[in-house]
Amino acid sequence: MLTRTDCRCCRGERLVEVFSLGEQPYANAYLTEHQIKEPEPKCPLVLMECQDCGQVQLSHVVDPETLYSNYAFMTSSSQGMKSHFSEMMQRSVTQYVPANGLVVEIGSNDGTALASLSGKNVRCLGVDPAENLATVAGQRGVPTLVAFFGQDVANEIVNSHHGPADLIVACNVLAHVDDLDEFCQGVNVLLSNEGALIVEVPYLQCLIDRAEFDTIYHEHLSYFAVRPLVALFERNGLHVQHIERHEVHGGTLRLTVRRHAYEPRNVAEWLANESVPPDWSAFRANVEALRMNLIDWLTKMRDAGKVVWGYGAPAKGTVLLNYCGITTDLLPVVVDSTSTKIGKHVPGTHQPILAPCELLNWQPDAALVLAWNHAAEIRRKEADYVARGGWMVVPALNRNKE
Ligand code: DWN
Repeated sequence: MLTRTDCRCCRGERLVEVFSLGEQPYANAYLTEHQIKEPEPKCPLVLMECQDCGQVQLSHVVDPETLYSNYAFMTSSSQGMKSHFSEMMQRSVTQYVPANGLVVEIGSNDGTALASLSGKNVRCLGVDPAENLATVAGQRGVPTLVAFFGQDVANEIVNSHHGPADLIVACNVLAHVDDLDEFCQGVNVLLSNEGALIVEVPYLQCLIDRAEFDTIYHEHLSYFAVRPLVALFERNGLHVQHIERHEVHGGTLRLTVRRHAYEPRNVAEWLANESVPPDWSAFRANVEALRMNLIDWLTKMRDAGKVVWGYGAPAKGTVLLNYCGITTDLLPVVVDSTSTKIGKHVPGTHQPILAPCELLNWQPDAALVLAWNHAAEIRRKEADYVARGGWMVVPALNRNKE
């Protein structure tokens, strides 16, 4: 277990602890029947804030091989995310990729985003360390380099794919990277002169405003605001040209990054509107209120003889259940549509994970939507459960800005 004592974005050394979830299991380390009887690895989950650039990052770094070589999360598990990435890919390819140009996705997961380009006159390549997901991507016709991205991988791609990439996409991956400079230098090797890097990351402002503490887990080493991201890219000779905000995953920034400081740029407005430093005491109070309200509601439901299941076994669900101490006596079961999760157990609290069809078979009184960022899609899918009187509850009311 490594600890990080300097800021990933500006390399400053003035890091201050601002929030701690204590020792937590790895959020995506779903357990077999046998493994729940064994001791589980845990690691401190502590947020540090850089007093120089505002970067927020974890104090501890879990070995990425442990977290990513066999990965449970699949992008294709959500129709909403498939549509989101398809729109992003179509728009970006039209804007930056010439005929037969090269599109490289870093953190390509199961190939969902690149598969949306099938039929387009472009060459695609995924880069992802998860061997199991590269196989799924291959079945979708998406070639994937099983590796962690950096300068060596960038050089290998340039040499083997006849030149640089016109478009590099990195969605929900930058927050997972320990050495951000190595990542940026890899982009400098791979990106064509007029090309673009499109980055999507969860937005720190949304985490703070909506008390989204369950999005804090060991995979997410960084919790980005605009200011530290701009500092990072500028330090590596890259320039943020445009910033958009999207509501997926609880609030996300989409940045367009170029080799040159093209105009127009809307960065100045974003920097002016970013409230710094975040109000951590209000955040801590909001998290505690959410935790107490949730435990109180689940306890009342159980004492009234009502049954509540979890809906979705997302990484954030593992954090919420463990940090709030919600074990099987309050929430006996979780359902999830992901084949790699069904039949396993939630890390730490050990709820069995069943297929969503079991919701209708057992008709629990309520479903706590642990995958609250997909609540609308889930409610549409489970209309029959609701029609029969089932109650779908999101952990905190102000989280779904759809
Ligand atoms: O950064 C990350 C984000 C992008 O994805 C990764 N480090 C890990 C992962 O986080 P997550 O697990 O919290 O992601 P989701 O997309 O919130 O997970 C949703 C879960 O809910 C999946 O396991 C699939 C499941 N699900 C379902 O059972 N039925 C989802 C939908 C939409 C459904 O209808």
